[in-house]
Amino acid sequence: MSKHDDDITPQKALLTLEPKPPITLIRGYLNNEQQVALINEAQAYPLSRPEIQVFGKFHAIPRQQVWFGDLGCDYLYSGLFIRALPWPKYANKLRHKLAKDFSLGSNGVLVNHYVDGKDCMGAHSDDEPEIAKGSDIASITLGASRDFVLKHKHSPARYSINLQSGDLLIMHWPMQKDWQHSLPKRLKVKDPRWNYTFRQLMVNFHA
Ligand SMILES: O=C(O)CCC(=O)C(=O)O
Repeated sequence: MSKHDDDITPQKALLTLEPKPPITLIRGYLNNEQQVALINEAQAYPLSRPEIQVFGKFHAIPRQQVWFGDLGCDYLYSGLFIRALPWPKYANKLRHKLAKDFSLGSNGVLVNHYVDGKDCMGAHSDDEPEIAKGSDIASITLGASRDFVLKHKHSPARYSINLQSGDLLIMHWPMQKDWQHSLPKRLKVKDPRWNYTFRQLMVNFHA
């Protein structure tokens, strides 16, 4: 259950407190030096805005992304097949830090870059079949603060967390089964944000 309930706001319109999402929030998990090293490294990431088909029409996704992972950890995400690129130095250091601090194993990371508050991610669950059953997903925020919204699938419960640079959010199993999450547009936000979600995939699932 959440370690920082004070930081998680039930959305005012609904005022539903239960159930609570199975998450752990660690404010300021990365210090300034670690954040700067990652943001500098991210300037060289081969980011793209691939097009996906929605109701028969192709649209560029409203953010940039890249997937890094171990050999055999390719990912079919939002209908896109993404071959794993080799781990960059600081992203790899961060996965080892998460493994040491939380025994949180991961063999791939999706990096999302939101250029400003117009970029966003719609409501979804990270429940692709190649994600190892029962595994947790760790999410790191760098740059601009943004609201992260959680919506329970079988009740009106809805929460919002303002994620800030350096924060770590661990989404524990069975969050991806019972909840959807999203990063809504926030037009007042003018600065960029990076998000790293570390995932454990079944190796060679797409071989
Ligand atoms: O940017 C975020 O915090 C959300 C990222 C996300 O939902 C995802 O990668 O599945």
